[in-house]
Amino acid sequence: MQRFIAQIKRLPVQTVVTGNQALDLDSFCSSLLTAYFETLNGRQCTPLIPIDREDLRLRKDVELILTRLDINMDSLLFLDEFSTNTETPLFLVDHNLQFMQGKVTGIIDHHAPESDKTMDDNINPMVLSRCSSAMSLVLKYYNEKLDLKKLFASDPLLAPLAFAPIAIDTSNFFNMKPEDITAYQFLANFINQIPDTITFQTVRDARKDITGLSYSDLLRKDFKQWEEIGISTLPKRFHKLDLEELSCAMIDYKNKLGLEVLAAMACGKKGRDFAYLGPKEFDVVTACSDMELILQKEVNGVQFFSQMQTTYSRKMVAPILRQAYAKFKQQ
Ligand SMILES: [Mn+2]
Repeated sequence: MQRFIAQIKRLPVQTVVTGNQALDLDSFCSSLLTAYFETLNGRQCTPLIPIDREDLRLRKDVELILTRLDINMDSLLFLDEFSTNTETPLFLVDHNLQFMQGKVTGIIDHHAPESDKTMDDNINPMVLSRCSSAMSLVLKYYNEKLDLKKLFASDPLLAPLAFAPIAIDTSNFFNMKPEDITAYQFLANFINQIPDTITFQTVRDARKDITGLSYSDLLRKDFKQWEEIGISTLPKRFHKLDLEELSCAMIDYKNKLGLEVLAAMACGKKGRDFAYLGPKEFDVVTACSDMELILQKEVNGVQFFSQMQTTYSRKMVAPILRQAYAKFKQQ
């Protein structure tokens, strides 16, 4: 794996493997391992980190993994260093809606299908299954293609890269679907390869560490866009943030990206928050009634809600908001 990473920038780019734009740990690690396994499987792949190099500092959990595993950041290829074109074969991991130029040739993802287009063409593999971590699906798929046991036993980098996102996405192996359980059982064989410095706690703390980040950094840190709609997931509940500053940052960010709607979400043990900035005529409370929104405050035109449907993360909220907004625009 170290050798594979060292060669990323030296080899010609053929198939590009990319995680989602939010670049959480799942996207980062899953795309890296998929590119490596797929290359071993006979299709030469280049992992492309879908954010600007400068923005890696916003993801302290990813930084932590890189540092603790001695992975040289300079070897990685970032979005501002490479452009795909319409012919570039793309392998989407941890998302299924293409957001950069190219032809989709493979998908391994655990989100709901994000477009009808995802379903056609000769996409191989086409792995779409709802479990907690895309990494669980990566392990499941390549376990059938390669001798993963042997690979993991001989390469100390693989187990921690697979372990960290699954630990985070399952809240420390608590919230597991069948694929996550299988992955967990597989990784249990290699538990002694995972450094003490990479645990659920250390990774979660790094992920929540926002020291030195501005409000606009927070909006950019975990952001996903579907055409005219963007949703940021914030690492802190709204009552712990300065809503005056947050609303100004949201207005700037929405204008900068030319969005029609910018939403922000946050969650904690005791509940969920949702913020909406967009056309006033769009009544988000009624249109997205499943989310059970209760208005708490309006600051500079940004509406801040409590989201009473606390089981709905961005994975669930995004399709609801997109559909409701599409319906609103048709009127
Ligand atoms: Mn994921």
